[in-house]
Amino acid sequence: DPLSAAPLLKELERQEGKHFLGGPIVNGIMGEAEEPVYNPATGEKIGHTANTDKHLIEQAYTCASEAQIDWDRQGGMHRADILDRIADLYEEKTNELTAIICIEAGRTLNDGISEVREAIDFCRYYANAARQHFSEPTELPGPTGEQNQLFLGGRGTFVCISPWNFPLAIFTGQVVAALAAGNAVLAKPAEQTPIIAAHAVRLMLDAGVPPKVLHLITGTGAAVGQLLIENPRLGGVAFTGSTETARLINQQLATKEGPIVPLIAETGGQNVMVVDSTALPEQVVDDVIQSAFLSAGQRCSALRILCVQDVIADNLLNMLKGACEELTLGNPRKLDTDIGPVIDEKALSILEAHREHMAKEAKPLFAFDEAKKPGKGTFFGPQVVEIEDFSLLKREVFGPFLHVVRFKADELEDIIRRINATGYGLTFGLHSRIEGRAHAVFKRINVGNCYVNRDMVGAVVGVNPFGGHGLSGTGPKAGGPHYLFRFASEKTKTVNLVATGGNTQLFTLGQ
Ligand code: UN1
Repeated sequence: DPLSAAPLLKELERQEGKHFLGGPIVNGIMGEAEEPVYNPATGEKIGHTANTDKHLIEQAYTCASEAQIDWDRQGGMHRADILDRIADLYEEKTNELTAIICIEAGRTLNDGISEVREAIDFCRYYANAARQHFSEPTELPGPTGEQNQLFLGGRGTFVCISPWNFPLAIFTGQVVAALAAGNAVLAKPAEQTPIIAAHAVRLMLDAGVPPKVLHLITGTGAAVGQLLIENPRLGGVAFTGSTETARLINQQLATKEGPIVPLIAETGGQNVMVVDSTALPEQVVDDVIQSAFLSAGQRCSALRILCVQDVIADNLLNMLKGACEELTLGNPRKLDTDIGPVIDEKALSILEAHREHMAKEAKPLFAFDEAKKPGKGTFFGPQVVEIEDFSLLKREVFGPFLHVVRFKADELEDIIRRINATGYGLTFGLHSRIEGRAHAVFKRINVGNCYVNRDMVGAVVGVNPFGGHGLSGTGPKAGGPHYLFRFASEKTKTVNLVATGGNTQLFTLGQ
């Protein structure tokens, strides 16, 4: 609604005039920034960031490992209150954060607002989890005369490596989870989106996270990432990004000095939606558009392969084509834009190469009219092609590119088998009004998030905890009840009470 969007548009104008600095921030101090950061919708330079050097990363590790001990001791209640304050500050700054997400990451205003909301949800959800599990020990059973308790605490210094496609929500989710569990954090945002990360870190420090506990490490992925991961003081890694990078991190973890540490990875997908002949076509079209093209298809949850039962395919694909023709590609700052730019030149050239490849191998169903493409910026118009078989797709295609496969009624089993055989297991959608089919398919499909008769993006914290299996990641699911435990160390205390005459006080005081 343009009227209620007025304050946001005003804020956007204010932010557009600024020159931003994107970090590093070590021990609360902003470092020198000389690498340019661009707006993907216009190609304009909007600020600077830096490649954090080895010396500064060492300094961050030193501060973090010292300060983590107190942070952990202060307990889950204290940390939860700080997380709630972060949420309050994000809420107050929703317009500013949305504007920066739009300018730096090319996300539409709608995407930006939802993303700020999701970041707030992560803070509140993990705050509650910290109160529940990280304040009082869990009493465990045991023989008479013995007290057994389980304590949860931090593991040390966590490195959080986050992507550019949810530059605030995923960045915040990882960082606050690691903090809530009692860890210090070295946070490394994607090289394309350091500015929103710097804003987030400043708000976290304002909310009361000690500056020695949280550091922002910026720079180009591989080099800076390697310095972070090879450090012997590393306590664990949370990573969201490509499957290839997750493998690389695993390799580095295997040979590094120091303790053996966990990797929590959320990676790519080859996500499929299956539509049978009983589905409601209007709803399917709406859900396909949302799932494949929202956020310019730059979500790991996004729909890549649509499997349609042959008897309804012509009709459904016609309707889908009509809906695609209505899509507006343009500057994400405009309220009527559906699809913004892809993140950078590299992403654009990968998509263009894929389009060329598909021109040879597939049947075109819809191709965006190139004449309607904005002149500047890294824009890629939505595409729909029909392919014979999904073996044609070797890897995840990260953008507004939908592949359609037709299947016959008796091939459903085989489709499910082939989806499982991709090795990915992130999101899956089923459109069917046959009761019982959803349950049968759900039992066989090996994915983290299965959606029935709806779109398959936009997982809500605490409602659809997000994350998958196999090539799609390690779990546990972000925004789910088990996530924080993976960031924690566990310690049990067993006391023979007979030796102290049953005086547990003596022991609980010294915790
Ligand atoms: C990602 O794109 O990296 O459900 C994950 C969704 C989002 C996906 C985030 N939670 O669409």
